[in-house]
Formats: sequence, structure tokens, C-alpha cells
Amino acid sequence: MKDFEKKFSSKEKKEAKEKKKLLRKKDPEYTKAPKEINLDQMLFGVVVAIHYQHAEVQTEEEVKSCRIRAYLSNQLKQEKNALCVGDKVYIDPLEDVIVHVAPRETVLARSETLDHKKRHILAANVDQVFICTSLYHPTIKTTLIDRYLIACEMGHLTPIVLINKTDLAQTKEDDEKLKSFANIYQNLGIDVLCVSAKTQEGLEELKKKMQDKISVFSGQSGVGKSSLINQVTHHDLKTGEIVTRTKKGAHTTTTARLLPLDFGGFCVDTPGIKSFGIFDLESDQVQYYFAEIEANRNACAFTNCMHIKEDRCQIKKYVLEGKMSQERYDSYLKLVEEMRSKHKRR
Ligand SMILES: Nc1nc2c(ncn2[C@@H]2O[C@H](COP(=O)(O)OP(=O)(O)OP(=O)(O)O)[C@@H](O)[C@H]2O)c(=O)[nH]1
Ligand SMILES: [Mg+2]
Ligand SMILES: [Zn+2]
Repeated sequence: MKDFEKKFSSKEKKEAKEKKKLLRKKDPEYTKAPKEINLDQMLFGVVVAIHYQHAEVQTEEEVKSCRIRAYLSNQLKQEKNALCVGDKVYIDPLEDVIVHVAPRETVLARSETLDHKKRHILAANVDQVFICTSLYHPTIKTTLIDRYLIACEMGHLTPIVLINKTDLAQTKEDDEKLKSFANIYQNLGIDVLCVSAKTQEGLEELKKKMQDKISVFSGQSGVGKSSLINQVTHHDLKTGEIVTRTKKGAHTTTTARLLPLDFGGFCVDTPGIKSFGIFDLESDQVQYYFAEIEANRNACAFTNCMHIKEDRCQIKKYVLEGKMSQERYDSYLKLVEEMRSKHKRR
């Protein structure tokens, strides 16, 4: 492996390699390089950004503007996008065309729309996801965080919950709200960072977490993804005011972009998401992705308990006793309901 290629291989690579086998099963098309292509004669690069008809690819020497071979985009019917930021690709140097996409080690994916028909891959081959939220404007939502956690587990990524705009905590109640949100996830063993791009609170810690890693910043529009990246790096990304009427973001970032960090590593700024559906998940599988339920899988009276209406359900008891947070349980119920209704809509 050449030095430049190694830069995009993290410490976690070994672990990811094993898990990759699983991904390969799901993406058999990706592993098949057409026989006539000799990859040794191709140029290695990493996708930095994708536009309507071309992709920007960082090679050892420069950023190239490349087209993508038609057979790559036609192959994957279930995919919204054949290529995404972070993809490791091989380019035919004579034509500047991407001819092969290397198997992905990790993916952050969601379903394109709530009808779950297509998978939209937001980024590939990254190490960790900053699940970006803000205390207010827009208000933090556990349901969304919980969906990201599932997507991280499915895509073999480390999640970190990032709560921005702590400067908006002005009352004691606000402080308590912030603490209780952080607690929900810390109790699950997930790192939580409370930060403010405005006052710089927590940014040193954020920088440390980003160092030498490839991170993706994802979340709703307006939570401050681009503002945070601007604060911790030398980049000058466009940021946008919150829409006064809706208290939501204005969808300022329109294209995901992989950015180098001068303190080591890379990060991906992404456009704000409107909804986050989980691709390829059935209603009775949702519980496997909720650690509090999974850890007590044999505790209920019925082995196929859905923990909703059943008698002698231990999980419902745990919620009443405060052993599982009400917010997480509500989020579980919502997701089960959504996965059930996707079948009705088909
Ligand atoms: N009060 C406060 N405002 C912030 C903070 N961080 C960002 N903002 C403001 O929030 C608004 C949205 O910030 P962006 O960085 O554009 O948000 P984004 O998540 O990149 O949004 P999209 O690109 O639309 O997905 C801007 O007006 C920022 O100035 C913060 O820590 N505190
Ligand atoms: Mg942005
Ligand atoms: Zn139960």
C-alpha cells in the first residue's frame, strides 16, 4: 500500500476488516472489479465531494474532477447514490473516469425517504460520527439521536453525541435539560460532548476527539455543524442564519465535503438532514439495537415480547423504575411503529 493510501487507513482498520465481510455480503456488486481492469495501472484517490455529473477526487498529487463509469451507477438498484464522500476509488488516468469503487469498510447510511425504498449513503470509510444536535434552535431530539446510533452500529462506526449551542442554556432548567440528555447517552457508554461554537466551550475536547481520525458531522440543518468545523479548523465554510419563524436551519450546506485537518485526520461536513429513516430494518429487530432492551432480552415472560402491550413485560417495568429512560423507550415505540407502517405503505 502506498503512503498516500495508508493515510486513509485508521487504527481501527483491522476490526473493520472483519466486519467488512458482513458488508460485502450486502454489497456483492462492489467487490466485483470488472476483470478487464488492472487496478495497478489505475490512480488511487478518495472522493472529496460529489456534484451532479462529476466527483472531486483527491489523489496523491491533486484534486481531480472525475466522471463515474455508467456501470457503477447502474449496478446498485437499492442505492440512491453509487458513490459517496470517503469512497476509495480507482481512476483511469487517461480519461479521468472512476472505474472502480473499493469495498467500503464503514458506512453512514439512512433510507432516502420515509418509505425506505432506497439507501442513501452519507459517507463511507470514516471512523466516527459526530451526531450533531443543539440545545435549542433547533431543539434536541432523542428520536433522531437514537436513529443515528442504530445507523452507526449497522455501519460499524463509533458514535459521539455532540450537543452544540450550550450558550443558549440560560436558566437552571436549561442546565438540567442539558445534563439529563447527556446522562441518557453517557449511561449507555456513549461519549457526549457539550459545546458552543459561539463561546468556544468544549472545543478543545472536540479537537482532541477529531485528531488523527476521519469524522463525519451529521444532523439537522442549523445545529451548527459548519460553524463548529470552522471554529476548530482553518476552513471557512458557509454558515446560515436560523429561520426566525420555524427556529430551524436554512439548509445552507448543500454538498458533503471531506476536509483535511491541520492537526491530523479528516472531517466531513454534510448537509442537514430532514428525516432519518433506517434502511433494512424490520419492526421486530428494532429491539436488538436498543442496548437497554437487548441486555435484558430474556427477562420478559414471552420470548417474542415486543415490549409494547404484553403482560409481564420486564422492559416496561424498567421504564417505570427509571432503569431505561422514558425518552429512549418512546423512541423505540416510534421506530417500531414506523417500521410496521412501511409494510402497509408498500
Ligand atoms: N447561539 C449559538 N448559535 C450558533 C452556535 N453555533 C452555530 N450557531 C448559529 O446557528 C446557525 C446555523 O449554523 P450552521 O453552522 O450554518 O449550521 P449547520 O448545521 O451547518 O446547518 P446546515 O448547513 O444548514 O445543515 C448560524 O446562525 C450560526 O451562527 C452556537 O454555539 N451558539
Ligand atoms: Mg452547514
Ligand atoms: Zn417485554
